[in-house]
Amino acid sequence: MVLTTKEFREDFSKTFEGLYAFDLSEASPIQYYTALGNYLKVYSADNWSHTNQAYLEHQVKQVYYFSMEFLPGRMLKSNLLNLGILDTVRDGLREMGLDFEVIARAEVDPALGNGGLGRLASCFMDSIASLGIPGNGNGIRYRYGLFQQKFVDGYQVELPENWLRDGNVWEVRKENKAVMVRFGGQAILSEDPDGRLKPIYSQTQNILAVPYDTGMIGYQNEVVNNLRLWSAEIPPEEEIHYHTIADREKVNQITEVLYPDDSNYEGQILRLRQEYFFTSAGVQSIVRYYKQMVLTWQHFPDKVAIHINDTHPALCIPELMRILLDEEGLSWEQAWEITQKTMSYTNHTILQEAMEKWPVRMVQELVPRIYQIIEEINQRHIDKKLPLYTPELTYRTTIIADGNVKMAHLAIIGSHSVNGVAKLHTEILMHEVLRDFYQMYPAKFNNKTNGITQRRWLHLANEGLTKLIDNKIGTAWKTNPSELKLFKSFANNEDTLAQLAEIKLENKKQFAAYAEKEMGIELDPTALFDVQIKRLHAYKRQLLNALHILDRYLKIKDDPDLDIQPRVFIFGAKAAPSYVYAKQIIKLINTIADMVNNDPAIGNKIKVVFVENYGVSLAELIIPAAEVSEQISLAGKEASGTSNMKLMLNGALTVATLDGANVEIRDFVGEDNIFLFGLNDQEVYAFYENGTYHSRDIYDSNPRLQRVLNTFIDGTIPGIETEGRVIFDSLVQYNDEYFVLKDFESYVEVQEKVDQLYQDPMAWNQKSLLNIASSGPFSADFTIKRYAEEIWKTDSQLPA
Ligand code: 26M
Repeated sequence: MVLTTKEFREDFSKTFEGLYAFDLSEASPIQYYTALGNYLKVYSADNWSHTNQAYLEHQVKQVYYFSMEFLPGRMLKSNLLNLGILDTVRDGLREMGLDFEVIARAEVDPALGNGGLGRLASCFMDSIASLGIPGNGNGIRYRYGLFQQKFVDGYQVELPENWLRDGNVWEVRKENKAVMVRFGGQAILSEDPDGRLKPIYSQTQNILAVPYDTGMIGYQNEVVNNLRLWSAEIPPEEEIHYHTIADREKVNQITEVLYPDDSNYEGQILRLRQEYFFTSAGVQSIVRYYKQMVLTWQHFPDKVAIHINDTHPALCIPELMRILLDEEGLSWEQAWEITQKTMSYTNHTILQEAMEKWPVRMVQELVPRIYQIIEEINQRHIDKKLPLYTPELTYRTTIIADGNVKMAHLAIIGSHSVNGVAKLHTEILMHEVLRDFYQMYPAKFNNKTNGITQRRWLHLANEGLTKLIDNKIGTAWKTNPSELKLFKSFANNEDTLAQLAEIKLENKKQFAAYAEKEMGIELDPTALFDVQIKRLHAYKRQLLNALHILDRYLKIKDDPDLDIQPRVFIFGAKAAPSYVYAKQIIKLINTIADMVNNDPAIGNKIKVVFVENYGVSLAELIIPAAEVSEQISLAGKEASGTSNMKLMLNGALTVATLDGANVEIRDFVGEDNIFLFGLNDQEVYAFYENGTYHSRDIYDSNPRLQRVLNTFIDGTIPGIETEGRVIFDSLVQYNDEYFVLKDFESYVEVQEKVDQLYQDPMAWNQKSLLNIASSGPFSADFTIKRYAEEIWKTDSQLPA
C-alpha cells in the first residue's frame, strides 16, 4: 500500500483540523510539526500494536536495554525515513506550500543523555528495530534534559533544558502500566507460614513509576519496538501523607534532571534514587509481562535478556533477585541461576574516577532489602571463590569493600557476559583494569565494538552523499552496509571523486551559513574543515588541538605572507558544570578564537569556530561538512569513540592516536588513509610504571612548544590570565597527566602532512572515498547482530 501525496495531504489536513480546529494555512512551525507527529503516530499505530501482539503471541525472547541515558535526536525525519514515506511527505508538504525543513527544525532534540553512552543507546534502538529484533529500551523520562550551553564572555553558562515545553508528540503515557517502587523504611526478615524467610516492610516511601512509551520504528520492515521511560509521581492513595510542597518536591525530584557529568562519579543519594527507581520499575514490568506467559520461572532466561548499559542500572541484579526470592518464593540457588543467565553488562570507561561506588550506609538506608541481597551475593561470592583463588585475589573482587558497594563488581558477578566497546578497550579490561575478574571468569569476557546507524548519520544527515553512493553501487548497502565496500572500485574514477568534492563543498557551505548566521563568523568554504566534537575532558585532549592552532598562529604572525593551507577549526563540546578545568579549557579556546578570528594578519588562514550547545542536531550539520576528524585522546583512555565512525562515514580523514576504535578504523582503512601520531597505550603504561615522564624537560628542550605554551601566561592571548596560568601549570608544573606535551611534536608533524595532502585534491578525495567505503563494518546493525547472537540469544522476527 503506497501512500500518495494526495492521500497524505488529505489525512494531514484532517489531523491538523482535529487538533487545532482552525485552517492550517496560518499555523506556526511547531503546530505543523505537532500535527505531523500526530499523523505519524496514527500512521504507525497498527505496526506498533501488531509488533506487540506478535511478540506476545509467539512468546519470543525479548531484550531489555537498560540505560540511564538516551540521545535519540529529532525523530520526525528518521521516523519518516524508516516508514518509507519521507519523500512523499516532503512532496506533499511542498504542494501545500509548506517548508518541510522549517517544520522539522521545530522539533526539540531530546537531550536525555550526556554523550557517547546515551547516543550509542539510541543508535542501538534504531538498529534493534531495523533488524526486527524484539527489543525494548528502559530509562528515565527526565523533566529537564542536559543543560543548554551558552557562552558568555567565552565562559560556559548552563541553562535548564525544558524539552517538554511544547509537549512531546511521540510519547504515550501508560498509567495502566504504572508500578510501585519502594524506598527506605525497614525490611525485617521473618518466617512465613511455609517456613520461608520473607521481609516485612515498615515505614517505606512508595513512589509511583509511570511509564511513557515511544515507538522505535524499524527501517521499512513494519516493526515498531518500544522505548519505555519512567516518571516518578506520588501515588494517588498516598497524597494524604504529603503535607508540604517540600515533601512533594522530593518525589518529583527523582526524575527531574539528568546528571550532567559523564566523567566524574559523585556519590549523591539522588543519583542512587534514580538508579533504583528506573531499574526497579523496569524489572517489575518485565516480570509482570512474563507472568502473562504461564511458564515456569526456569524459563525466564529463555524469554528475557536484560542488558545493563554501564553500571548505572546494575541494581537490576539484586532487584530481580528480590522479586524472585521475596515475591515469587524461589530458592536462592534458583533465583541466582536465573538472574545470572538473564543479565549482561557493558563497560564504557576505564577512568577510575568514573567508577561507581556507593557508601554502604547510603544503600542500606535507601534500599534496605536490596542491601541485604547485595550482602548475600557478596558473601556467597567470597565463600565460593576462596577455595579456588588466593585470598588476595578473592578479596580484590568483593562487591563490598572499604565501606563501599562497588557497582562494577556487582555487575560482573551478577552477569553472564561482560563486554568492552572496542578491541583495545576489551584487551585493557581483560589484562589491566579487570584482570582479577578475567582470571575468575574468562568465559564471560567478550568484545563488541561500537557502531553507529548509517540511517541517521548518512541517509538523513548527508543526502547528497547518499545519492552519489546509490548512483554508483545501487541501494542494497542500505540494508547491508558491508556493500559500502563496493564504492572502493570508484577510487580512481575522477568523475566520482569530483562529485564527492562537490558534495563536501556544498555541505561546508551549509555549515558556513550557520556559522555566519548564528555566530557572525565568516568562513571560506574552500578552507580545510577540521572537526573535534565530543564532551570536553582532559583525556580527550582538546588542549592539544588548541596548541596546534596557536603554533600555526605564531607561524603566520612571524611571516604574514606565509603560504599555508587555510583551515577552519571547529569545536563542539559541553563541560560538566562542576568540571572546573574543562571549563577553563573552553574559555581558553573561545579566547583563542576571538583573537585569531579578528586578527587581520591571519585573515582566512585560520578560523576557529566553537559552536554553542553541541548535541545530536548540530552533529548532523557538522559531520557532513568535516574533512579532518580529530580523534586525539591519550592512548588507552577512550573506550571506543563513536564520532570517529560518523566522521569517517561522511568522508573525513582521521587524525588519530591508536586509541579506542581508532585502532580498528586503521585496520579497515589501512595505514595510508589515516594520520596516526603519538604514544601507543603500551608506551603510556611504561611511562606510568617507570615514572619517567617529566613534562618540564619537554618544555625546556622544545623552543617551539615553549613559545606556544608561553602565550598562556605572557599576555599574548588577552584576557586569559587566570585560566592561562592554571592550564600552563597543569602542563608544565604538574607533569601533564595526559601527555599533551609528549605528543605535541608528532601531532604537529602529522598535521603538516594533512596540509600537504590537501594540496592534491584528487589524492585527498580518493582517501576520503576509501574512508567512506571502509566504514561499513561500523554499522550498529552489525554490532547489534553480534549482541543478539552471542549475548542476548534473541532472534530476528523478520520474515527471512
Ligand atoms: C556516572 C555517575 C554519576 C553521574 C554520571 C555518570 C556517568 C554518566 C555517563 C558516567 C559515564 C557516562 O558516560 C560515559 C560515556 O559516555 N562513555 C563513552 O561511551 C561511549 C560509548 O561506548 C564510548 O564511545 C566512549 O569512548 C566513552 O567515553
